[in-house]
Amino acid sequence: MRKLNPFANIPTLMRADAIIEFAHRKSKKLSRKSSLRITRQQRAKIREIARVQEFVKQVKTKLKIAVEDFPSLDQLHPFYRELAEIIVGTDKLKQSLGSVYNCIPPINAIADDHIEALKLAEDPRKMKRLRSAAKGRIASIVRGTAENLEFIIEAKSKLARLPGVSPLSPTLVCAGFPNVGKSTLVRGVSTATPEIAYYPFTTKEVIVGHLTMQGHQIQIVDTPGILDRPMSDRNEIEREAIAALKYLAQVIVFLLDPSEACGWSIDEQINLYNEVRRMFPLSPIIIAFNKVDITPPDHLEIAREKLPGAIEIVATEGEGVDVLMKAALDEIDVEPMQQEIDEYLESLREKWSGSRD
Ligand SMILES: Nc1nc2c(ncn2[C@@H]2O[C@H](COP(=O)(O)OP(=O)(O)OP(=O)(O)O)[C@@H](O)[C@H]2O)c(=O)[nH]1
Ligand SMILES: [Mg+2]
Repeated sequence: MRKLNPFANIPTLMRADAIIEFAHRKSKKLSRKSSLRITRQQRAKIREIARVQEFVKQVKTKLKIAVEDFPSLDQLHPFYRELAEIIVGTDKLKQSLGSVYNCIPPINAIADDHIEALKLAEDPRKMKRLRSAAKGRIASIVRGTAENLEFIIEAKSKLARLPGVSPLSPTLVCAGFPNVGKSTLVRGVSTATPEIAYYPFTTKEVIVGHLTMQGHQIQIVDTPGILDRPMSDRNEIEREAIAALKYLAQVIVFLLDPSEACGWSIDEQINLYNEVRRMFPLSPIIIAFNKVDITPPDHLEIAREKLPGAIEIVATEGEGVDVLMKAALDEIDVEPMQQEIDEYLESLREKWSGSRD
């Protein structure tokens, strides 16, 4: 089955030395049945030509797999394109793919020249030399592009680990400062099981959870925490979170921690909220204050004054989470799913009412 992450569908790729070794083995193994009526010399010629052809075929197949089975960067969903840019750099990737592909014409030329010469050769020793020379020259072209192959393999292994997202499913993206409880919330309301910890920067990648309504999947995305700082200062992990907001979110759930147990002040968190609002003026944003169980009343009052209308929740206990999810789901056009939404919200309430009793 094809995976949603396009990089996860790339087959296993071979490094330069492995390609040469593989092609060499295949060409050596080759035994051609030939008529007994032909001379020893003719038989040698047929064999050496076939070996060169087999070597070339195997090398070209492996090089083409590296290039042609790599998803076309220009046609990717922009979320994956942006992540490829952040994680490996698309210019360098395109350049490496192009360089590998550009090896094919000179390989063809070497093969053609040597096969022509083999056809004219009379002496079996000369034929062997020609075959060996052809393979040697082709192998050095492959070795010459070893770094590019290495880069492509490395890129594939990093990008294949990205989550699978369906571009067509409605998507909520949960964002905020580190340690405010994003993963706790996403874990509580979806199939995702992100790690939760008392220290910041626990989530280091975008994680996708689901909930299903009438057979329709709704994606709920947990993101790494982002700090209140200019885009140019952001690290790779923060930029991945921003890419999820930019390319996946129909609705943004922005979580703040007015208790400041997360380690950052409410003012810093509100600055980030304003920045996100400014970056994505068209996305509906649902604001929630989490950890109200440990927020001193005066802190909560100040937060309410600074950011009126936030939904108050305790993600660990599920308190207020149904209200938050209703507000978020209402922003998605899921009219035909209304009954399912109600059932889902009820199931959330039941899930936590048991644990609170
Ligand atoms: N008291 C209290 N603690 C909470 C609540 N929600 C989350 N926590 C705790 O806050 C800490 C951080 O929670 P996470 O869910 O890992 O926070 P995060 O925003 O995903 O953090 P990063 O992945 O580092 O950005 C954990 O120790 C949680 O148990 C809450 O409502 N009340
Ligand atoms: Mg987290």
